[in-house]
Amino acid sequence: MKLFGTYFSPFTRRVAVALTSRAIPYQHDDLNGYADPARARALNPVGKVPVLVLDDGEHLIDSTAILDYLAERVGHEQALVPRSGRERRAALRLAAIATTIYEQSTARYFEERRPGGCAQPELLERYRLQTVGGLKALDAAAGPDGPIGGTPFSIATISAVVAFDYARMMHPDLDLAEIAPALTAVATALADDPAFARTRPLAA
Ligand SMILES: N[C@@H](CCC(=O)N[C@@H](CS)C(=O)NCC(=O)O)C(=O)O
Repeated sequence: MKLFGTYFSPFTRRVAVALTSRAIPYQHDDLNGYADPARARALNPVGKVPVLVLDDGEHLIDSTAILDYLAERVGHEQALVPRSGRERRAALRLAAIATTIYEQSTARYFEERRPGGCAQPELLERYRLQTVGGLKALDAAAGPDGPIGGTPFSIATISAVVAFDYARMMHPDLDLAEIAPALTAVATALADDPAFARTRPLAA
């Protein structure tokens, strides 16, 4: 199978971490949907990465749908997504918080760089509050007995650590150790794990 998407995309990176952590081999194409929109649209009607192309040619789009496919493929023993009940709901909730951090961090990044310096301060502040609120929620689940941090890495741990690295890369003004100390500890402990280390974009 082949994964299309730069690891600068946190959506792509969380798929790559899931693949690597489950030792599923894949080829990688570093496609950036912003830099090469025509190629992204040729793979995905809405022009976004990640896209996972299976060996039979099927194109899977959207990181949540791709992770759903991988969870089914690896089976319950490897527990990418808890099977049912409160545990499953909690993992999916945390993953949704993490992906919202990806979205709002990206929105803040682009708003900060509006041409002519016409960023809207109220939008910047809203995106900052959404990002910080999300990081604090992930932090609350990253304590010793929380769902973020255990092995095998769940969708919650993968998505949360990728959110941490992405926020650190995109917003160096945020003091993550202060905002999210438990999440900082988990991300630091996992920094050298091959699944995270091999998929880290150069600047993270
Ligand atoms: N819901 C999608 C979001 C993917 C996404 O936003 N990808 C961004 C990169 S981080 C992208 O390719 N953007 C290109 C564009 O919007 O033109 C997912 O979970 O995969």
